[in-house]
Amino acid sequence: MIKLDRRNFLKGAGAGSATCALATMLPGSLAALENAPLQGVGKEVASICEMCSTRCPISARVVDGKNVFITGNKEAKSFGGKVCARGGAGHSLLYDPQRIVNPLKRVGERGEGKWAEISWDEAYEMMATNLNRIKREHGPEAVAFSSKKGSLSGHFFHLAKAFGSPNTFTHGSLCPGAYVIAAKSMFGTKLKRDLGNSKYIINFGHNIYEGINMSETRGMMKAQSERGAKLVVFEPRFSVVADKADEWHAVRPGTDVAVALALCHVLITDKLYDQSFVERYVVGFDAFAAEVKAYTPEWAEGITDVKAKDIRRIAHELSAAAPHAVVDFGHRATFTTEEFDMRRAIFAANVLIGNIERKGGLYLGKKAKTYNKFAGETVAPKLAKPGVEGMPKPTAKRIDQMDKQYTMVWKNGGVYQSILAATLEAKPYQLRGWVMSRTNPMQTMTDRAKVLEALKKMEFVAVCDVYISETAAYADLILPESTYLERDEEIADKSGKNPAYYLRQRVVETIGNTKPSWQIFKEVGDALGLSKFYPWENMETLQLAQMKRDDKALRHIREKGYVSYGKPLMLREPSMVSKFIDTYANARTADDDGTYASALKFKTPSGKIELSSAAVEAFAPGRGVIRYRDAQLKRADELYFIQGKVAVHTNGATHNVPMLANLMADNAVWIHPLTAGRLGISHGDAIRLTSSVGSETSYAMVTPGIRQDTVFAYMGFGSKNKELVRASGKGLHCGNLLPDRTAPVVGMNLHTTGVKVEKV
Ligand SMILES: Nc1nc2c(c(=O)[nH]1)N[C@H]1C(S)=C(S)[C@@H](COP(=O)(O)OP(=O)(O)OC[C@H]3O[C@@H](n4cnc5c(=O)[nH]c(N)nc54)[C@H](O)[C@@H]3O)O[C@H]1N2
Ligand SMILES: Nc1nc2c(c(=O)[nH]1)N[C@H]1C(S)=C(S)[C@@H](COP(=O)(O)OP(=O)(O)OC[C@H]3O[C@@H](n4cnc5c(=O)[nH]c(N)nc54)[C@H](O)[C@@H]3O)O[C@H]1N2
Ligand code: SF4
Ligand SMILES: [Mo]
Repeated sequence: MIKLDRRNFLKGAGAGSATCALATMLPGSLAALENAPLQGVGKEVASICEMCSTRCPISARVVDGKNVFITGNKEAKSFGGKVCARGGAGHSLLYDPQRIVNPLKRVGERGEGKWAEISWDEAYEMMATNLNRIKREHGPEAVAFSSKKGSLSGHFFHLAKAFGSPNTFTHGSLCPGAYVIAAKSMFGTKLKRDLGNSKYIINFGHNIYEGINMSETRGMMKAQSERGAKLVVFEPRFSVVADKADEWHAVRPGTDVAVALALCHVLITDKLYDQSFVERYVVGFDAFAAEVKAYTPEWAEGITDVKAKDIRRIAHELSAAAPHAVVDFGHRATFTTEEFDMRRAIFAANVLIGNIERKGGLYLGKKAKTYNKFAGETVAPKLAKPGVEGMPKPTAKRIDQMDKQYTMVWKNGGVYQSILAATLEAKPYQLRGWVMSRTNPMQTMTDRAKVLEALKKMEFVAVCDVYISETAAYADLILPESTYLERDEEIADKSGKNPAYYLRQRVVETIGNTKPSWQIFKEVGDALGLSKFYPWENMETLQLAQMKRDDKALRHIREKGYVSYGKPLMLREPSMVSKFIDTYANARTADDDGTYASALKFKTPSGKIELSSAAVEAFAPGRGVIRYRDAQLKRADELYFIQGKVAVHTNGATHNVPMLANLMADNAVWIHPLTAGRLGISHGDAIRLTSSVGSETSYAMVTPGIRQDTVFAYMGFGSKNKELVRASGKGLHCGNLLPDRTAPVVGMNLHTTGVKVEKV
């Protein structure tokens, strides 16, 4: 037996790749699959994974026209040439006979499960008739368009714009929105974290050994196993990250903001912060310092259950390791209504230790334009965009922009769940149509019952997916997209400390009558009479336009799949700057201290880091300065219900993928032994969770690895859609327990609520 101690885990984790016997994957029944051509497209095709939205660079092996193996693209060093378990299961999705391979039209009642296969022409006709009717009678703004951001959302939102609707939504408010908006309000832009070079990492529920992002996961593994980094974790449950940490503090759900503010309090009060950094780059320090004066570790202990002496010690350790230290700002930012201040308080701690543009800290992405400017030459080509003239300007305001506190939200995907109130209560005006692509709100938005009601009230619903997802089950029309292994897409920017591009390329011939969504939505545009907004022919013309017709450069990217240009650059890191200057003869001259510190500017109104912000105060009065507020997530007689990702599934997406469904089909509820004992619950018992909006049953996993006042479940299970045969009815449906609650300023859909637990 392999002993899974911390060292072994760190060496082995995220090193997965998977094969499968095709014979067992391809039942004879489905003609479309049997008839898939056998000629190969190549032996190893470099492409991009889409088993989750991390979109890692992959290399896919093709034998006799069939994809048999997927691993990481070796060109992409930070990903270690590896994929995770889900990435290795791509062909299990590709060859799943339960995939949809023809457009489907609803023939029974919504959700009844009666479908007719139709031609693409009929599907486009349905789109045109319904969407143009709603537009004629109620204006284009009555149709909402939503899609997971990335890959093909650009084409989808292009259709929305051409159609004239301002109401486009990404998964932003269900996932990263709060930290992106917090970063924009303080730094004017998103920031990245350099976990791999960090010597001290503070982690507030960033679950990256389960909620995997290959390069970040491997970065943290590297920091821990090669650099001996210390990892301090605040988590209500003993996650895999907590298990691999040096310290685990079981923080009370939704109160991380108090810990982060107390860390800032100690950094300032004990004069541990980087005063010269603050003087040079920060505005709003005094107002922040005055506010955090009250946020002592003792105050925080009373709110968070984290010992004051630990908070004090951790602040001292953090500053001793600075600047090669980081307070990780997390990923899914939906723990509390106070996400804006929680993520800002975390960023503030980073600012105080002056780790911006230092190894092991936070940094700004270096895309071609920026990098070339520093180098004084063209190191990386800049990607061009095909110009489209005369796009209509929407005349209506977005449904989530009537309330000015959400000023910063819409460019980051909007308040997705505002579709519910607009549809059900005409707030702020009535929506009547909903077109979706690569999104499954019935599973991933909160309050499933309400989402269902909204879907039923819509005059027209169209969904583009690879399965009849729980949401697609309630559509009028389903548009079957080809899986990522059958698609060509545009060159995508993957720049980090230096520029990098990568490309999704078709690995095998298309199965059935599926199409890539860029093509689907271009053809929908044609059917809607919007052809003039599509001046490109196909993906080939788009890729060439991106590369300004430089055929050679395009071929290079196609051959490698992933191309990185130049060397990593962090502006305040002397060793990196000196290597950079040695490489490029015309590089910008260094400052006296051997860095590019004088070039570090921020796209904020002041050009500096805004620790407190007048701009925020203007659209959200009382929010200019970071402040603690009680989130009130549950009643006293309830338990906190929290969720997280599991390593072998993605959100609400992969539970029907054969290989992954075989690995894990349902989700137990984690509950503390003392709590379980009090409720008469034993390990394995069937239990019921009841919240203000719903009730779900599953079974108990009794474990000391969770707070006594909290229960936990992996998300994405318990689909109530019988078309997802392997997932249907298995486990607990998280979205069915969560009320529809939106956090101020950042518009996040809140994922923590109170539940009552009982034995069934
Ligand atoms: N295997 C796998 N990998 C994935 C995904 C997947 O579905 N599966 N999804 C991808 C996506 S879309 C994302 S956004 C990322 C998500 O990445 P993360 O945000 O890192 O992961 P999650 O598991 O959603 O949630 C984080 C953790 O927060 C804890 N938690 C809950 N409430 C609180 C709280 O109040 N305070 C603290 N400190 N912790 C709390 C949960 O127990 C959980 O362990 O993962 C990505 N990678
Ligand atoms: N309760 C609770 N809710 C959550 C979370 C949580 O932890 N707890 N996590 C949140 C997070 S972090 C996120 S990011 C969201 C994610 O929620 P969503 O944005 O809804 O994303 P997914 O569930 O990843 O996938 C959505 C759909 O994409 C389909 N799909 C997969 N590949 C393709 C493709 O190539 N083309 C097309 N057209 N469709 C495809 C899948 O079949 C699936 O139906 O969920 C959020 N919701
Ligand atoms: S993290 Fe795994 S599933 Fe997600 S893109 Fe990377 S390899 Fe694919
Ligand atoms: Mo996410």
